[in-house]
Amino acid sequence: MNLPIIILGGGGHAKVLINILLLQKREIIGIVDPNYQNYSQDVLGVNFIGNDESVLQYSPSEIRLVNAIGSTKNTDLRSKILAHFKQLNYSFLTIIHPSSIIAQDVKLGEGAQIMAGVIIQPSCTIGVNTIINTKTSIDHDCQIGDHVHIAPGVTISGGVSIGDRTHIGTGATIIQNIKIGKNSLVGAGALVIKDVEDNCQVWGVPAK
Ligand code: JB3
Repeated sequence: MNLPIIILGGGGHAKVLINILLLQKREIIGIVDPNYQNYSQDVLGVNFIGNDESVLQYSPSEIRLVNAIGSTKNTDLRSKILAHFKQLNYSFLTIIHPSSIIAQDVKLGEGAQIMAGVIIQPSCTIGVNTIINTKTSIDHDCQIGDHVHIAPGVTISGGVSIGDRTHIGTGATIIQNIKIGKNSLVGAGALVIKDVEDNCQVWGVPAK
Protein backbone atom coordinates (compact mmCIF):
# COMPACT_ATOMS: atom_id res chain seq x y z
CA MET A 1 0.00 0.00 0.00
CA ASN A 2 1.30 3.47 -0.89
CA LEU A 3 1.13 5.26 2.45
CA PRO A 4 1.36 9.08 2.62
CA ILE A 5 4.82 10.53 3.17
CA ILE A 6 6.50 13.05 5.46
CA ILE A 7 9.79 14.57 4.26
CA LEU A 8 12.54 15.17 6.87
CA GLY A 9 14.47 18.33 5.91
CA GLY A 10 13.55 20.99 3.39
CA GLY A 11 16.78 21.92 1.58
CA GLY A 12 18.29 21.07 -1.79
CA HIS A 13 18.19 17.29 -1.38
CA ALA A 14 14.52 17.48 -0.41
CA LYS A 15 13.71 19.27 -3.66
CA VAL A 16 15.23 16.45 -5.74
CA LEU A 17 13.41 13.75 -3.75
CA ILE A 18 10.08 15.59 -3.85
CA ASN A 19 10.44 15.85 -7.63
CA ILE A 20 10.68 12.03 -7.84
CA LEU A 21 7.73 11.50 -5.48
CA LEU A 22 5.57 13.91 -7.48
CA LEU A 23 6.49 12.07 -10.71
CA GLN A 24 5.30 8.90 -8.99
CA LYS A 25 2.11 10.68 -7.87
CA ARG A 26 2.78 9.87 -4.20
CA GLU A 27 0.79 11.68 -1.54
CA ILE A 28 3.06 13.97 0.53
CA ILE A 29 1.68 15.26 3.84
CA GLY A 30 4.43 17.88 4.18
CA ILE A 31 7.98 18.72 5.19
CA VAL A 32 9.36 18.89 8.76
CA ASP A 33 12.44 21.01 9.39
CA PRO A 34 13.73 22.73 12.58
CA ASN A 35 14.20 25.90 10.53
CA TYR A 36 10.74 25.84 8.96
CA GLN A 37 9.84 29.25 10.38
CA ASN A 38 12.67 30.81 8.33
CA TYR A 39 11.28 29.38 5.11
CA SER A 40 8.49 31.43 3.59
CA GLN A 41 7.92 29.20 0.60
CA ASP A 42 6.90 25.64 -0.09
CA VAL A 43 9.16 23.20 -1.96
CA LEU A 44 7.69 22.32 -5.37
CA GLY A 45 4.23 22.93 -3.91
CA VAL A 46 4.80 20.86 -0.73
CA ASN A 47 4.30 22.84 2.50
CA PHE A 48 6.31 22.87 5.74
CA ILE A 49 4.20 21.42 8.57
CA GLY A 50 6.50 21.98 11.59
CA ASN A 51 9.58 20.43 13.18
CA ASP A 52 10.42 16.75 13.81
CA GLU A 53 7.90 16.61 16.71
CA SER A 54 5.12 17.02 14.12
CA VAL A 55 5.85 13.51 12.82
CA LEU A 56 4.68 12.05 16.15
CA GLN A 57 1.05 12.98 15.56
CA TYR A 58 1.03 10.19 12.93
CA SER A 59 1.42 6.55 13.94
CA PRO A 60 4.28 4.55 12.34
CA SER A 61 1.72 2.34 10.59
CA GLU A 62 -0.02 5.19 8.74
CA ILE A 63 2.93 7.03 7.13
CA ARG A 64 6.35 6.50 5.57
CA LEU A 65 9.31 8.86 6.11
CA VAL A 66 11.76 10.16 3.54
CA ASN A 67 15.18 11.23 4.83
CA ALA A 68 15.85 14.42 2.85
CA ILE A 69 18.89 15.45 4.85
CA GLY A 70 21.73 15.06 2.39
CA SER A 71 25.45 15.29 3.06
CA THR A 72 28.51 16.75 1.45
CA LYS A 73 31.28 15.15 3.53
CA ASN A 74 29.92 14.07 6.89
CA THR A 75 26.93 11.71 6.92
CA ASP A 76 26.40 11.87 10.73
CA LEU A 77 23.24 13.98 10.80
CA ARG A 78 21.64 11.87 8.09
CA SER A 79 22.35 8.62 9.95
CA LYS A 80 21.31 10.07 13.34
CA ILE A 81 17.90 11.16 12.11
CA LEU A 82 17.27 7.71 10.63
CA ALA A 83 18.27 6.02 13.91
CA HIS A 84 16.04 8.40 15.91
CA PHE A 85 12.90 7.61 13.91
CA LYS A 86 13.67 3.88 13.53
CA GLN A 87 13.84 3.59 17.32
CA LEU A 88 10.31 5.10 17.34
CA ASN A 89 9.26 2.32 14.88
CA TYR A 90 8.86 4.52 11.78
CA SER A 91 9.81 3.11 8.36
CA PHE A 92 11.73 4.88 5.61
CA LEU A 93 10.75 4.76 1.96
CA THR A 94 13.29 3.49 -0.59
CA ILE A 95 13.18 5.87 -3.56
CA ILE A 96 14.08 5.01 -7.16
CA HIS A 97 13.96 7.58 -9.97
CA PRO A 98 12.09 6.08 -12.96
CA SER A 99 15.01 6.89 -15.31
CA SER A 100 17.49 4.75 -13.35
CA ILE A 101 18.52 1.29 -14.60
CA ILE A 102 18.84 -1.25 -11.82
CA ALA A 103 19.58 -4.94 -12.47
CA GLN A 104 16.98 -7.41 -11.22
CA ASP A 105 19.04 -8.97 -8.45
CA VAL A 106 20.32 -5.72 -6.89
CA LYS A 107 19.50 -5.48 -3.17
CA LEU A 108 18.50 -2.04 -1.86
CA GLY A 109 18.44 -1.30 1.88
CA GLU A 110 15.62 0.57 3.63
CA GLY A 111 15.63 4.26 2.78
CA ALA A 112 18.16 3.95 -0.07
CA GLN A 113 17.74 6.74 -2.63
CA ILE A 114 18.57 6.13 -6.31
CA MET A 115 18.55 9.35 -8.30
CA ALA A 116 18.00 10.17 -11.99
CA GLY A 117 20.16 8.47 -14.59
CA VAL A 118 21.84 6.02 -12.19
CA ILE A 119 22.95 2.61 -13.49
CA ILE A 120 23.46 -0.29 -11.08
CA GLN A 121 24.63 -3.56 -12.63
CA PRO A 122 23.92 -7.13 -11.39
CA SER A 123 24.73 -8.55 -7.96
CA CYS A 124 25.29 -5.20 -6.22
CA THR A 125 24.11 -4.40 -2.71
CA ILE A 126 23.22 -0.85 -1.68
CA GLY A 127 22.96 -0.27 2.09
CA VAL A 128 20.37 1.32 4.34
CA ASN A 129 19.96 5.13 4.02
CA THR A 130 22.53 5.34 1.20
CA ILE A 131 22.24 7.95 -1.57
CA ILE A 132 23.34 7.05 -5.11
CA ASN A 133 23.21 10.48 -6.67
CA THR A 134 22.48 11.69 -10.19
CA LYS A 135 24.10 9.85 -13.14
CA THR A 136 26.43 7.65 -11.09
CA SER A 137 27.21 4.19 -12.46
CA ILE A 138 27.99 1.18 -10.29
CA ASP A 139 29.17 -1.94 -12.09
CA HIS A 140 28.69 -5.63 -11.23
CA ASP A 141 29.26 -7.17 -7.77
CA CYS A 142 29.76 -3.94 -5.79
CA GLN A 143 28.93 -3.79 -2.08
CA ILE A 144 28.00 -0.27 -0.93
CA GLY A 145 27.48 0.11 2.84
CA ASP A 146 24.93 1.95 4.99
CA HIS A 147 24.66 5.79 5.18
CA VAL A 148 27.00 6.22 2.20
CA HIS A 149 26.71 9.17 -0.20
CA ILE A 150 27.91 8.55 -3.74
CA ALA A 151 27.74 12.08 -5.21
CA PRO A 152 26.70 12.86 -8.81
CA GLY A 153 28.64 11.49 -11.78
CA VAL A 154 30.77 8.87 -9.98
CA THR A 155 32.01 5.82 -11.94
CA ILE A 156 32.52 2.64 -9.91
CA SER A 157 33.90 -0.43 -11.70
CA GLY A 158 33.09 -4.04 -10.85
CA GLY A 159 33.75 -5.73 -7.51
CA VAL A 160 34.28 -2.54 -5.47
CA SER A 161 33.31 -2.39 -1.79
CA ILE A 162 32.62 0.84 0.12
CA GLY A 163 32.21 0.93 3.91
CA ASP A 164 29.48 2.53 6.00
CA ARG A 165 29.23 6.35 6.22
CA THR A 166 31.81 6.98 3.48
CA HIS A 167 31.42 9.89 1.05
CA ILE A 168 32.51 9.59 -2.60
CA GLY A 169 32.85 13.07 -4.13
CA THR A 170 31.37 14.29 -7.39
CA GLY A 171 32.88 12.80 -10.54
CA ALA A 172 35.30 10.40 -8.79
CA THR A 173 36.36 7.20 -10.57
CA ILE A 174 37.10 3.94 -8.75
CA ILE A 175 38.70 1.08 -10.67
CA GLN A 176 37.71 -2.58 -10.29
CA ASN A 177 38.06 -4.63 -7.08
CA ILE A 178 39.05 -1.66 -4.88
CA LYS A 179 38.11 -1.72 -1.17
CA ILE A 180 37.27 1.61 0.46
CA GLY A 181 36.81 1.55 4.22
CA LYS A 182 34.17 3.08 6.46
CA ASN A 183 33.97 6.76 7.52
CA SER A 184 36.28 7.73 4.65
CA LEU A 185 36.16 10.43 2.01
CA VAL A 186 37.15 10.34 -1.65
CA GLY A 187 37.55 13.87 -3.03
CA ALA A 188 35.68 15.16 -6.06
CA GLY A 189 37.29 14.07 -9.32
CA ALA A 190 39.69 11.62 -7.65
CA LEU A 191 40.92 8.52 -9.47
CA VAL A 192 41.12 5.67 -6.95
CA ILE A 193 43.49 2.86 -7.99
CA LYS A 194 44.54 1.60 -4.51
CA ASP A 195 42.51 0.46 -1.50
CA VAL A 196 41.52 3.17 1.03
CA GLU A 197 41.59 2.37 4.77
CA ASP A 198 38.85 3.24 7.29
CA ASN A 199 38.74 6.90 8.45
CA CYS A 200 40.94 8.15 5.58
CA GLN A 201 40.63 10.99 3.05
CA VAL A 202 42.10 10.68 -0.45
CA TRP A 203 42.24 13.25 -3.25
CA GLY A 204 43.67 13.71 -6.75
CA VAL A 205 44.69 11.71 -9.82
CA PRO A 206 45.78 9.14 -8.86
CA ALA A 207 44.19 9.53 -5.41
CA LYS A 208 46.61 9.84 -2.43
O1 JB3 B 1 25.31 16.81 -4.00
C1 JB3 B 1 24.14 16.98 -4.23
C2 JB3 B 1 23.59 16.73 -5.60
N1 JB3 B 1 23.25 17.34 -3.31
C3 JB3 B 1 23.64 17.70 -1.96
C4 JB3 B 1 22.90 16.82 -0.96
C5 JB3 B 1 23.19 15.37 -1.13
O2 JB3 B 1 23.28 17.22 0.37
C6 JB3 B 1 23.26 19.17 -1.74
O3 JB3 B 1 23.96 19.98 -2.67
C7 JB3 B 1 23.57 19.59 -0.29
O4 JB3 B 1 24.91 19.77 -0.17
C8 JB3 B 1 23.02 18.60 0.71
O5 JB3 B 1 21.64 18.82 0.61
P1 JB3 B 1 20.74 19.17 1.89
O6 JB3 B 1 20.99 18.22 2.99
O7 JB3 B 1 19.35 19.33 1.40
O8 JB3 B 1 21.35 20.53 2.40
P2 JB3 B 1 20.62 21.87 2.78
O9 JB3 B 1 20.12 22.53 1.53
O10 JB3 B 1 21.60 22.58 3.63
O11 JB3 B 1 19.36 21.46 3.62
C9 JB3 B 1 19.40 20.70 4.81
C10 JB3 B 1 18.07 20.91 5.50
O12 JB3 B 1 17.97 19.99 6.59
C11 JB3 B 1 17.94 22.33 6.07
O13 JB3 B 1 16.70 22.90 5.69
C12 JB3 B 1 18.02 22.10 7.59
O14 JB3 B 1 17.27 23.04 8.33
C13 JB3 B 1 17.42 20.70 7.69
N2 JB3 B 1 17.75 20.01 8.96
C14 JB3 B 1 18.87 20.12 9.72
N3 JB3 B 1 18.77 19.35 10.84
C15 JB3 B 1 16.92 19.15 9.59
C16 JB3 B 1 17.57 18.74 10.78
N4 JB3 B 1 15.68 18.71 9.25
C17 JB3 B 1 15.06 17.87 10.10
N5 JB3 B 1 13.84 17.44 9.81
N6 JB3 B 1 15.63 17.44 11.27
C18 JB3 B 1 16.88 17.85 11.65
O15 JB3 B 1 17.36 17.42 12.72
